[in-house]
Amino acid sequence: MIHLSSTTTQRDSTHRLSNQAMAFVLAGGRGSRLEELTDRRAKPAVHFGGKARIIDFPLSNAYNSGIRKIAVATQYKAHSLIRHLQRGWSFFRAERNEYLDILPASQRVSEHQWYMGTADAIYQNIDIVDDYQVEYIVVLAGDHIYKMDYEIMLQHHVEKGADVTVGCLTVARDEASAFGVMAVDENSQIVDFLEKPDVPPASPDNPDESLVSMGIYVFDWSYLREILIADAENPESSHDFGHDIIPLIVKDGGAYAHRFSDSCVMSGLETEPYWRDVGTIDSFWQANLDLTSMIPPLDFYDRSWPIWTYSELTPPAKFVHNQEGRVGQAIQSLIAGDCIISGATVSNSLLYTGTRVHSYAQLDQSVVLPKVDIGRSARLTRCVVDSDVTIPEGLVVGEDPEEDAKWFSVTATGITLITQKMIDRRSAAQEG
Ligand code: ADQ
Ligand code: ADP
Repeated sequence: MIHLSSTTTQRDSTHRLSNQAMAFVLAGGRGSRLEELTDRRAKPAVHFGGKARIIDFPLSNAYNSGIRKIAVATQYKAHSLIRHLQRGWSFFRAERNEYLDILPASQRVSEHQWYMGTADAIYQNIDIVDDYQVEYIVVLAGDHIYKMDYEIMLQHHVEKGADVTVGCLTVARDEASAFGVMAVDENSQIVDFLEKPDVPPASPDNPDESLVSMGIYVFDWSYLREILIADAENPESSHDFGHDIIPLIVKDGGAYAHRFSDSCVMSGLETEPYWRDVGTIDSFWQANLDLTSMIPPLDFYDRSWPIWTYSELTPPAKFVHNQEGRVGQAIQSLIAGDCIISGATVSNSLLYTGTRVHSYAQLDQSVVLPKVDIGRSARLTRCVVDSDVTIPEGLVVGEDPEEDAKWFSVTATGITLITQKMIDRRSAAQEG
């Protein structure tokens, strides 16, 4: 049974504020900590969870929350992202007052200007946002995995009469330097905000945790508009929400915090709010693998909050014996369409569309992006395999860290990233 926790009543309301809001998704950053996975595509376009791409999470949240006007600012290696949006998110209909606009940095304001920062990405599109004629703007990062009802955050924003409402949650204090860290009073007003501090202050409730910004914000559009115009004229500003805009509003006393736990969407299966910045190979691998657990911390099968995406028409996944009678099987794994596992064993892994795993191959705790060919007798453990890679017969990765590090990119915790370039380098060296 689908159980909607404490938010059911608000969710049943008629999306009152979402009707008057737009979502502005910032999808321009490179996400360089994802290494070679972002060589060819922007981080929001990186695949996630067997079918979707990372950006489908904020977009689906916006859509499921009742928001029907969405703009996506793109910049870095945007081709794959734009193609995905065109294929998967083209069902908005202008005649029903629904819009999904893709806004590449296009020097609309000045002839030689990319988006200089997250705030500048909106500033350069002020006229487009004006045309939407909305009361509120929900600013979203394009690169987080979570399910959240923004209608509840909008309600909170209006109730508090806030200038800005910042989504927040607690993380371990030793991880908080990667975030904007805040202090709030008993009325949820943000009284202090430090963007990526070296020594993050602890939250008052727990010395081992800090309260951090999720990088998502709700503003009244008329207010943000003025702030952006002033910011654009400030030569000292880096035109970034975390560095410039939010600290300024905090000083003026108009910033309020909204706890993710108040608006996260949970099915009966999930036991606590799930939010992940999948910004590194380790966190990307872990969040994908989370889905393979017997009781996953993120319920991908929650029909009340679908994650919309572009999905190719594919035949079903197939598991077969090979000619020598060896069984092809997958255990504790997610296998997308058009995969064929013949005479091979896949365990605790996630295979995206169109992968072939040949006889005697073994895959364990691995994440395999689309259209990979895994040769006979290959053994991969704790790997992330990029799309369109051909794994040669007999290749063994994940059993000898020193050997792996010669050819592949191995993280401190021992996750190996394999791309076709790395395979080619290895083959060339071995032939030469
Ligand atoms: P970061 O995640 O470091 O911190 P940033 O790199 O600015 O923030 O990226 C935020 C979003 O904006 C990403 O989705 C990125 O793709 C996009 N983006 C970055 N530069 C862009 C540009 N020039 N044009 C368009 N889009 C761009 C922020 C906040 C912190 C908060 C964390 C939470 O600054 O306070 O804690 O997010 O992850
Ligand atoms: P191996 O795994 O022994 O290297 P193959 O990859 O050629 O061998 O395929 C083994 C089995 O997988 C085939 O006998 C067949 O059942 C199935 N198979 C392979 N390719 C296809 C395909 N295109 N369509 C349907 N089944 C396929």
